[in-house]
Order: sequence, then structure tokens, then C-alpha cells
Amino acid sequence: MAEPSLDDLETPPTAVAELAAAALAERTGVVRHDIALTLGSGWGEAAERLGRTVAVVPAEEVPGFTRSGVPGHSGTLTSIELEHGLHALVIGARTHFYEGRGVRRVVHSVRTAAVAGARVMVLTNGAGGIRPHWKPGTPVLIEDHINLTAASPLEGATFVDLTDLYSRRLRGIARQVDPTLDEGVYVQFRGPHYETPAEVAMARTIGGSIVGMSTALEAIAAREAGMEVLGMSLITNLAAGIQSTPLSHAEVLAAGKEAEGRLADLLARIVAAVATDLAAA
Ligand code: 8IG
Repeated sequence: MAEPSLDDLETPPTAVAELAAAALAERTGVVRHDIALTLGSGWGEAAERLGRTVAVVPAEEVPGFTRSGVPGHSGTLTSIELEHGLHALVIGARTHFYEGRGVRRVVHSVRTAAVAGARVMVLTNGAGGIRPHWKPGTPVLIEDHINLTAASPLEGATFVDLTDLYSRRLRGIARQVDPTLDEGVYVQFRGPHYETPAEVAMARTIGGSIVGMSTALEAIAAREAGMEVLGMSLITNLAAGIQSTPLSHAEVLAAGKEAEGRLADLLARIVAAVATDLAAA
């Protein structure tokens, strides 16, 4: 029998996730990862602050994964030992929907994390802010999303409830760590172009406050897999039309770099609090 592939639509994507989780267990020597984190633009430094790095695995050596084509993404999967004997899997290799490689590739890391044992999926990203008082460098908790990709990671007649998708319980833990954390509704556009000012106005009118190109599809897959989701955006720029100057990827990277140390510290403290909570459960 041929190796299961994400390109073979007759094979369920979880078959490839099982291969990937087995490869990770073998390469890291860690049989179960309890928490998984996807680190988006601006969040990369967080990995080393979470705990002791056990192993760093190049993404392309794990079934179904490929090197990230986006600057600011590390292209590795890192296993980290936390307190309480728990382990975190840090995913520095995100496939975006705009890469056009299919939604199975987009959510493969989430499905792999679930098979690897993760009960909590932390999804982070760099994004545009619609609220003018969110200056570049502001971290915001995602309280809900609006998926404007017209795609879903779910296959067939899989009806999954998305009430409380971004766990109120985990948001509460995050706000205990930092009571100043604001919350917003994340709107996923396909990208890779940024929005027009009219599209940002639409996003605001329909209830959005953050615009980005990731996370929503991943969160849906995490819910399907039974994980609890914590979502956080780093506002790296005000969305088009909210700020008067045009958007540039360089500006986005610069805001991310500037905020990175602070964010890494915040995320490490939140993960420690979540781990303590999981260990007690
Ligand atoms: I970083 O303004 C970052 N990612 N869609 N819009 C969208 N994605 C983004 C933005 C933005 N900034």
C-alpha cells in the first residue's frame, strides 16, 4: 500500500496526521505533547521562553509538512518540556490558505497536534487592527471569528458546533495573567493582498475588529479534533483605511520584531498558567 498522502482525497487527512505524530514522537522522544502552539508573525521568540527545548525538527522531515514560504516563520517543529512534566509542541511552520495548496495543508499541523495528544491549541498571528486605539505592537485575544475564505477544513457532511470556539475558560486564564488584554473578532480574508479600505469598512460593519490571513480555518480543525483553542493576534498595523499610510510587509515585520520580547514573555506566562491548569485537571 502507498504511503498516505494529503493529495489523495480517498485517504482521510487524519491518516497523514497519524504518520506525522508518530514521526514527531520518534524524532523528539516525547510520546505525548499536551499543548500545541502555532507561532505567527511577531511571536517567534516565544518558543525558547516556554521551557527546556527537547528537540527541533525541520518541518520538511515530518510527513505532510513543508518548509514555510513566508519570511518570519521558522520552518521547524520544536518540542519543549514545560513545568509539571508536560510538553509543548511549537509549530513554526504554518501553511497559509493563500498559498493555494489546499485547506488540508493549512490545518495539517493542527490535526497532527491533536493526534500527538494536545488538548489545547494556541493559535497566534500577526494581523491588522480595526480599532484605532490598538497601536502596532498590541496583543489582542481572539474572542470569535468570521471566516471569509469561503472554505472549510471539514470534509463531507461534518457538522461541527463553533459556539465558544475560542475558549472562554482559556481567555479567562490569559486575562488573569494580563488583565489589560483586550479582545476582538478576527476576520480571516484569503489574502495575500491586504484589504481595500472598503473591505476593512465591511469587516467592521459585520462585527470584525481584527483582519488577517490565518487562524480561522485552523481553529475550526482544532475544534473538530476536540481541542480547546486559545487565539491571540499581534496587531502589527492598523488595517487599510484605518491608518492613512499604505501597508508594507516590512512595516509588519518591524512592528513584530519590536514587540517580540514582550510578547514572548506574555505568551510564556500564559502557557505556564494553562499548563498548571491542565496538570491539575
Ligand atoms: I501582519 O492588515 C498582517 N496580516 N488581512 N490584513 C490582513 N492580514 C494581515 C494584516 C492586515 N496585517
